[in-house]
Amino acid sequence: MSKPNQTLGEFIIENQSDFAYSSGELSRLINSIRLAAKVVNHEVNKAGLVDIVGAYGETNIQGEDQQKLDVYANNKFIQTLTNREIVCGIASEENDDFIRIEGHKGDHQNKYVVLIDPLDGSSNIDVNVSVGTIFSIYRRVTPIGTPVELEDFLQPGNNQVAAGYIIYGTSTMLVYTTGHGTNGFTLNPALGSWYLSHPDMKFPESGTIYSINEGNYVHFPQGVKDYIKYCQEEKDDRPYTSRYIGSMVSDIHRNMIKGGIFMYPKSSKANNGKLRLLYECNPMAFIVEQAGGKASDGFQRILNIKPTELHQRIPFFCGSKKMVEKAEEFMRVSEETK
Ligand code: P6P
Repeated sequence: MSKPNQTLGEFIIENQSDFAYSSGELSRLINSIRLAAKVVNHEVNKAGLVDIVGAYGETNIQGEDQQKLDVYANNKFIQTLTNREIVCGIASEENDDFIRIEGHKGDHQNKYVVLIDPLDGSSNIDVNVSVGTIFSIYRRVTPIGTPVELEDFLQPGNNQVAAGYIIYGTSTMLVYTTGHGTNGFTLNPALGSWYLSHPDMKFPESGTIYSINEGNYVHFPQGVKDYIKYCQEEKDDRPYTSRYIGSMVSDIHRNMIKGGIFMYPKSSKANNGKLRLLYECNPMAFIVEQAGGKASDGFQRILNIKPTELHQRIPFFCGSKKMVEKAEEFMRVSEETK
């Protein structure tokens, strides 16, 4: 249920019943993420300025030691999530191990875990290209009242209770799902409020954009090479348009609005691809599927995969349903004719 220009706060309250089993913690968790996102957005938007000043004395304009933005973003999200007594554990791309949060009474009563890529594509900041934050939320599986364990994080993507991304682009957007569709909110920086700008987002069933780093072409499996040639063939609605920003959140966000497929396959250089299953592919897959798109590793549905390691990588094909299905067909035929 959504109304034009509804604020994120109004939307969360109005859709509180969507959060099964939650007595408001999940709403407060989404609220804490939107607060941290505003703080990170402020820093991301002045990164260039900070960099200029930082080059003189390695301090930023406030005289603080200049921090790398992805470390800054990581600290902000962890601090915000920890202070709100909602989560029992956090796993981040920036931290080798997961973080246990005991709660103010040390009684481990909080029931959610969050997995996060605090600033995906941060190498693009120096060249003023959009970047993103990706988050994934699960209910813990180990008993409440005990310390969170690794198995609370190694859950299949199907178990996610919420997932979302923030894209710091020409405008800053928060796009998220709780399993009842995908909705996009745009930040009005003057007011510090998020407004429902993209209600009930729908991934176009087909499209004419393909996004992949073709510089790796010689290293791709034959099925990927065959699919790229298919995209470039002059036939029907092809050749498709190649668009690759090098920031996954931006590439997938564009394709979700215009139609398209994003691929980061395995290669002879990276046997499982580059992207991480837990805090990049699972949340993006949940968001995309809730908008009617598809996400696989080229053969199986991403959300069905049982993780084995916190930072495991997975090949990733994500986007318009018919385009992903066509790419999977090339992957399957190539495997069968090996
Ligand atoms: P490559 C950014 O570093 C990232 O993790 C994704 O956001 C992006 O899609 C990918 O890596 C780009 O990787 O190897 O094409 O530069």
